Amino acid sequence: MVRKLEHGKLVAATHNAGKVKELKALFEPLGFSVVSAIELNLPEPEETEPTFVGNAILKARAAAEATGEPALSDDSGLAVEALGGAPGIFSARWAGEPRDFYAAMDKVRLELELTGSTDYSAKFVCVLAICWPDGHAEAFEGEVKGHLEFPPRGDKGFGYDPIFVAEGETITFGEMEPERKHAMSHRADAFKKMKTWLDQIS
Ligand code: ITT
Repeated sequence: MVRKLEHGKLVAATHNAGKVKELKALFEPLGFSVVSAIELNLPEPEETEPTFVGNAILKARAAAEATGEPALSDDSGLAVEALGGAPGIFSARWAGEPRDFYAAMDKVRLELELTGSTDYSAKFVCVLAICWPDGHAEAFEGEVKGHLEFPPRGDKGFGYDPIFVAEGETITFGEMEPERKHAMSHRADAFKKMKTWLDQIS
């Protein structure tokens, strides 16, 4: 069944401030007022699914049930070729508790060195999901390919941005102006697919 999404309040089912900023930049120009799970003080569900799609739907569903409003979630991560796709769905968890992404980036560097591989290819993956309070969900997957460079450079982004260089670029996402990252990122790719779907149903 196709659901309408009235322009208005959209709950962003994320506790990651970096994502909230990027989701607001993508969705607010469409006329949505994005209110995050942080602002609403919603509990953070445990990510128990084995896939990005599964965890994205789980997070959106938890927020939709808690608020009675359609909720948007983002499950994303860094997949490193020579590490068999790790850290993947465990990208946030590699940063420990409390989150330390400099430690997580160092862990990626160490793991890569242990493989002995000179292939530093990687991609960012993002699944954006929307779930209605009755449990119906739609999910859209995006990616951006590139490679990793060490040591980390730049403080403009969040998470693993300081080590990721997108295909055709020479600077890391951490050094890139946000508008430029928003034009090429995994999140932007998933957003474009969701936007095509939103245009079809509205
Ligand atoms: P929520 O579940 O509350 O949304 P989270 O940080 O736990 O927040 P994920 O489980 O989806 O989110 O973990 C994805 C991790 O991948 C995230 O913490 C970042 O470190 C990393 N990541 C995702 N998108 C990124 C981006 O655009 N730039 C840099 N790192 C990114």
